[in-house]
Order: sequence, then structure tokens, then C-alpha cells
Amino acid sequence: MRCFFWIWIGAVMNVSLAFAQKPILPDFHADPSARVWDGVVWIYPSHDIPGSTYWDMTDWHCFSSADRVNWTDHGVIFGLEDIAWADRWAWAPDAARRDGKYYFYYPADDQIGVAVSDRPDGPFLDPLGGPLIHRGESGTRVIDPCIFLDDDGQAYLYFGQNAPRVVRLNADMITRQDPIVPLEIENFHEGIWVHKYNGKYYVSYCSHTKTGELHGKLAYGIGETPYGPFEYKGVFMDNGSRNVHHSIAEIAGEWILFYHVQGPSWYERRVCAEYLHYDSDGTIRYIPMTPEGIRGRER
Ligand code: FUB
Repeated sequence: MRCFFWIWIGAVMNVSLAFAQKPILPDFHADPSARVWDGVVWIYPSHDIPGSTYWDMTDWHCFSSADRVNWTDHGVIFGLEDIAWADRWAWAPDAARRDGKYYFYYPADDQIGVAVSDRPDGPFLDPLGGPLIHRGESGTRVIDPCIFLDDDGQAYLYFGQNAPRVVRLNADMITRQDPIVPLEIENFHEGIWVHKYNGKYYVSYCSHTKTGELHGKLAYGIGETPYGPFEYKGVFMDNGSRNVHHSIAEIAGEWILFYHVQGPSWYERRVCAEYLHYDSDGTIRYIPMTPEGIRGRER
């Protein structure tokens, strides 16, 4: 009985917190990976299904904005129908641009694939006819890809759940350069994101502890290389939900955190955003959720 009470309280809190925020994208999207190309912000999110009772998503949309307020929905850019090797769980994707081509990295049924296009909004095509990273080959769950392009042009593909992994990609962006490497990241659960600030590598993620105290909060660490070691810097955001996934992008000299909140249900999530600030020592200032988020500051 007590257990049901706390589950009920948790569900009510989720819903009220979710509605306190102003989502930037229409219902329901989640896991927003933001990329900035030619002054335009592109978001590649998961596409939650209204009324669903699991994360059984089947396709992905993408969105773009030149002013961070008005977002264009480019419709379905890729889906499980476009591949022959998976038929469930179209989860958190990411995207990259290199040499005029766009690469869409997506998990499907716990494997990661890559699709290629001449445009950021597709159509994307699967050039491999199979996963880039297969289930069971890396000692972690093959979900939540984050593609990081370093200043020297080297591409790193991060992924995993509870046990983070990274693999370098070749310049073609669709094949692997060398073996998958395990990473040491304190309190790591899932949703890894890597970005660079002032020459340092920031790894941020949905945190997890055995006590549950930090579960579902955004934490980060800072390192000197893409492989770490990453010095743990703690939690920088609490989205008031059991589940969180985010990205961080620099847009015209300002840094923005894109994330989702759960609600009305665990499987119906909404994408929100807040400005992110660094202190002079490079640490990220704690980000409170605000009702407005980045809205109201049109560029
Ligand atoms: O969207 C499905 C899963 O939920 C993602 O893979 C996780 O990061 C979590 O957001």
C-alpha cells in the first residue's frame, strides 16, 4: 500500500513538473540531440507515441530553427521501415555533418546503425544494410549514440548503458577505425553526450547510483582527452523525472542545454531547453528548470 502511495506521488510530481515547463517541440518527442550548422539549430529527437505503454517508437522526425523559438518539423526522416535488420525500439539518435554529407546514428532493437543523406532533413538511407555496432559485442547495451567530431576531424562514437563505450570512426563516418574502448565514468547510467569547451572534453549523462539518490539527474565530468579520465563534477540539472536525456550545443556564442521531461506519462515526453553557463574555472553552473526555458529570448 505504502509502495503504491509513493508511486502515485511520483507520477503526480512528474506530470506537474512536466507541465510547468514550456516544451520547444510538439508532443511527443524526447532524447533531443542538437547540432548547429550554418547558424541553424537542428534537433534529432526520439518520437514518442501518444498513449504508449513502453518506448516502442518506430520512426524519427527532425526539427530546425534559426531563432530558437520557431521550430520547423521536417516530418519523418527515417524509420524502422527503412531497415531490414530491426523492427522495434527506434530510440535516442544523433547526427553529424562531414564534407557536405549528413550522418544519422540511431539505435534500433539494441544495435546502432548509421544512415546517410545529402541534406540534414533527409531522406536518409542505410548504406551498410546492417548495424554499425552489433548487440552483444561490446559488453554494454547498444543504445544512445553520441557522435563527437574533434577539432582535428577525428570522429568518436559514444554509446552504452551503465557501462559507457567509445569507438573511433573512419573518415567515411560509417565504418569503425579500431576496437571499442570501455570508459570509466562515475555514476554513469545512460544518455552520454560529449562536447568540448576551452580545449577540455566534457562528458555529461543521466546519472545512476545504487541508492537511487542521483538516479535520473544530469551529471558531468571533465577530461583532457576524448577517452578521459573524466574528473567527476557532480549533478548540474534535475528534470524532475525518472528519466532524462540531453544534449549541449553552442549557438551564436551562447550555450544551450536541450533535455526532455516525462509527462503526461513515462512514455510521453516533451523537449525543453535552458541556457547553460560556465563558471570561470570551467565548471557548469547548476541549471534550474524555468517555466520559460529559452523562450522569450528570440535571436
Ligand atoms: O528513449 C528511450 C530511452 O529512454 C533512451 O535510449 C534513454 O536514453 C532514455 O531517454
